[in-house]
Order: sequence, then structure tokens, then C-alpha cells
Amino acid sequence: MQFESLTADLKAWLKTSVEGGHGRDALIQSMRTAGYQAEFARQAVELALARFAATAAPAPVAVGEAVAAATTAMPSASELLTETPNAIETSDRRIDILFVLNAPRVILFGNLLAPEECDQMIELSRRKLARSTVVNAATGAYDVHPDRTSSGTHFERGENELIVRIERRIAELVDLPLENGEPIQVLHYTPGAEYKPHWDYFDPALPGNEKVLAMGGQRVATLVMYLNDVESGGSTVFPEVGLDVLPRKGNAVYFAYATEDGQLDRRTLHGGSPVIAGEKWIATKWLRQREYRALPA
Ligand code: PD2
Ligand code: ZN
Repeated sequence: MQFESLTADLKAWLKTSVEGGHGRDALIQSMRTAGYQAEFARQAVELALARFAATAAPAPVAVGEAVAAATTAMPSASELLTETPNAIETSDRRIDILFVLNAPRVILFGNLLAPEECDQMIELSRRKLARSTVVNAATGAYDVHPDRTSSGTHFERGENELIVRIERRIAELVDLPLENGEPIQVLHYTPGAEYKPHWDYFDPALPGNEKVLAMGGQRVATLVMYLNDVESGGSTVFPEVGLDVLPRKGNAVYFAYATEDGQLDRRTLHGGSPVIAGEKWIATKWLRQREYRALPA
């Protein structure tokens, strides 16, 4: 492959990103998220590094550092739940803490949702499911992508009495204003469906992320709530730290992206492994630095 044979847009994006100090892995990951095949992405990034790295910023900056540098008050989520009691009482529920990993900060909650709440969320979602998308970091568009083969839907914040109750509970649990939460996304996986490993935070150096970052700043943490028991497969995996969280109805896994020194933590790489038998339903709440407000499409 020749660098010159790439499209003008891709060449321009690679030049800016390399000169901005973004590293090999971050660039390849961004291209993969934008839909390029792995081998093509790897070759294009190598060519761009060979061509532009000499003029790049002196110390290559990892994506996490670049994001942290470009955002303010990033550490808010690293302060979340820094103490680890056995359980947390919110105004309407006692939530168990089943395990804690400190680096990256990952917490498994038991009993976050009642079985009836899980069932209701599934029933309200079932009729409005559509194929899931990912944010294309090059263009900002929401694209269908082979790395994410679930289908899903969402509930507007405060959409109904059930969502109001759950959002209030989450806000108390993580000690962030309810307004910092994105709308709850519900995902449905059938056998074979998966979500390949990715980071949930956005790289602000990529042009397509400008709009999502304008809607409340950087994401600071994820809460994945399991709505059913899965017959086989469908765990949430953290390959950088060898952690596999098995889906159990009513449990939820929380992870915050800031390291102790306020950088974005690349060890929060995570994925939804393929469902082998049965089906998997989850509800995800992403938390932002500031109030989340959607911009018009
Ligand atoms: O389904 C999951 O377990 C999963 C895995 C990775 C969900 C997400 N990411 C997500 O919604 O971001
Ligand atoms: Zn994710």
C-alpha cells in the first residue's frame, strides 16, 4: 500500500493525528471504530507514522493523555466510590458490593435492580429495538458496525416512573448529579451477537468526536446493568486486566476511566463477549463530566 493511494480525507486526518502526537494503537483503534479493516488500518497508520512522526510533538502522547489534557476536571469520577463499604444504602435500595478492582477502578454491584424492574425494562424495550450503532470518530455519524452486533433502544431521561426511580438510584450510588447521565441505553444480544473490545470515552483530537463532547464533556464512567441471566456466554470482558464479569440479573458492573493521576485509563478497554446460548439484555448508563444535553442531529 502507498500512502498516496489513500483518500484525501484519510491522509489529512492521519497527518493531523500523527502531528498531534497520537500513538499507533490509538490511531488504529480509531480507524477500526470508523469501520476500516484491521490490516488496512495498521498499514495506513505505519505509513503515516513513517512520514509524519519526525515532525510530530516531541513525546508521543497516548490517547488517554491527549483526552485528559484537552478536558478539565477529568478526575471527578476517580473520586467516585473510592471507599469500599460492603453495601451502599440509597434512598430506596440497599446495593451490595460484590468485588472491587482498583486499577482500573471496576466495581461489581449486586442487587442494583429488582427482578421486576429488569423485566419491565425489557418489556418496554422489546417493541422498539433497532440495530446498534457506534460513533464514527472520523465523521461524527452514528454507523452500523460489525464490531457491535446487538440491537438496542433508549429511554429519555425521566421518561417514565421506572426510569425516574432507577436514574435517581444511580445518581445517589455514584454520587454524581442525575443530569450528568446520558439516556439509558438498552441492548439485546442474541446468540453470536457481541460488542468487540473498545473504550467508552471519546478522543477529542478526532474531528468526529467534537459534537459528542459538546454534549456534557467527556464521559467519566460506565454502568452496565444486567437485565437477565444468560444461559451461556455474554460476559463483559476487560482484556487488559484479564477480568470477565458474568451477567446476573439485577447486578451491574461500574468502571471509571480516570487513573489516580487524572489520565484516561486505557485499561478500561472492555467488550461484550458473544452470547453462546440464550439471550442477553443489558441497560447502560454513561456518566459525563457535566450535565448531558443532546444537540440536534
Ligand atoms: O454488553 C456488554 O457487556 C457491554 C460490553 C461493552 C456493553 C458495553 N460495552 C457498552 O454498552 O458500552
Ligand atoms: Zn462499552
